[in-house]
Amino acid sequence: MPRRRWTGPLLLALLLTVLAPLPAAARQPTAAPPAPTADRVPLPSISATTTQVASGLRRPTAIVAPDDGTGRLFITEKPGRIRVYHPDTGLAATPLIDITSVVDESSGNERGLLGLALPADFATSQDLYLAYTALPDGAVTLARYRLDESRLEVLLSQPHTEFNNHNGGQLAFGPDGNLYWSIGDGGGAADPLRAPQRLDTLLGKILRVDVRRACAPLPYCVPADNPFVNTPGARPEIWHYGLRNPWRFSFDSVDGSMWIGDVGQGRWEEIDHIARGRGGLNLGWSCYEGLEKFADGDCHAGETYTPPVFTYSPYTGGCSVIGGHVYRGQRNAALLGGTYIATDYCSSTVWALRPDGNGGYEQAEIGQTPTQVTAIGTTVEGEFYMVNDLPGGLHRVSFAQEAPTCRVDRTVERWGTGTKVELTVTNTGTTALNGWTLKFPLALGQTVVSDWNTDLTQLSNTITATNASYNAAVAPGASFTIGYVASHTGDASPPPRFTLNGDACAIGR
Ligand SMILES: [Ca+2]
Repeated sequence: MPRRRWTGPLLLALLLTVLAPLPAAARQPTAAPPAPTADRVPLPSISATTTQVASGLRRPTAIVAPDDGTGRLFITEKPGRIRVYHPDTGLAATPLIDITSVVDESSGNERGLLGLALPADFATSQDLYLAYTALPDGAVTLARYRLDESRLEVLLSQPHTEFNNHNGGQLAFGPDGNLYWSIGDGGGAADPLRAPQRLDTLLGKILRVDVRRACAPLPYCVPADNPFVNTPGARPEIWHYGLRNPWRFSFDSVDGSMWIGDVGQGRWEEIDHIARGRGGLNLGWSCYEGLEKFADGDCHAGETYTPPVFTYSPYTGGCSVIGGHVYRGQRNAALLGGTYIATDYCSSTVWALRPDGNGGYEQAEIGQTPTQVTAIGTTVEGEFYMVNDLPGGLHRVSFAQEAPTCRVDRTVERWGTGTKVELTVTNTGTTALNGWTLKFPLALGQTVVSDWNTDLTQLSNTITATNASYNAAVAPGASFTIGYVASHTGDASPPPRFTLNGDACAIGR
């Protein structure tokens, strides 16, 4: 990766070649109004940490808690097993179920047993719902497993033969009692199948079916108010379309809204937030990747695209968003009740995200997970666990309030066709600094062309700024100001987050 370094004077000429800005996509709120924000703990002062509680899982993909009074967690493993964990006895050696004989795991990294959902009556019905890629051809499959009879019934299957990636695989019961299932776009890169924008295929969709009943010849029913039941040629199971690889989604247990982590191509990872009961949305792919038009994407005149509420660039270390859950537990209710938590498979950044009360969303980076987290799950009480892929661990997640020890106030000016940014960094901690490193990401397409009061390095889209000799010492309460000019290809937004000597800073408003 190119590594660039500037310590010289302003390079005006470089600014003249910058392209005109792209129009920013409007962020239409698609979810219910949030609770008042006045007494909330600021997101940057929340910290997330994890404690490993079990090991030896084989490529775990999902965590689900049965509401049957047993205190157990069920954990899916890609080869086709469900393992059982209990905080008192650990991970049981014997799996709850084993369907490895029907699961196609070996033909692709993203294939296997991917999702699990339990119906509200699990304690009595003993039914589990599974999403997996099936032998012999990798078809993405929804099945019911009757635990008391050890019997597997396939309910719905979508061929997925061309490519082995982007199988989706999340299953969750919604607040309406229907079962929702995500399926990826059929794989490959850059939407070669042109499936997500078509309504005659289940690829690139989130489906909604009623598995409590059967509507012969189907072993399930299509809810009468699904959005496309009366659209000629459309698959009636479709709830949302225009998705790429919605690996994990969840429902807020209080307001019933849906949060989707849709894995991006190469430029934007995204999170979508949709109000309870709102279906039929076009979430953009492959006309859009995140908020940005996708080059050679599948766009159609007259379509309304629903933009994500949060995006981040994998250029700053991420690769695949791992959608999580809205925290609704009791233990940390005052700290982060109503806050959505997600992470990234590669960067392991913990994101906290919530509506800001003004139609937008506030976000902060509140910690690091262990490497390769694939899923976040909750106990019946709403407390969080995570599993990670090849390490095969189960981790309990804890949250705490930790006042930031730094604050960054940003000023941004247009400068030619570029952006001039000044950052005033205040030591809000109790310890004097003697030397500092400020790290922050730039929006995709931004390139620093000059800097002052610092020694600044750009590596891909991550900036590392270190002190000059004259501003190395920063007493508690004192500040220093640095600045830079960046060229950009459209996104002129300032850096969204900072760490000072490794600690996350608050952002001044
Ligand atoms: Ca999208």
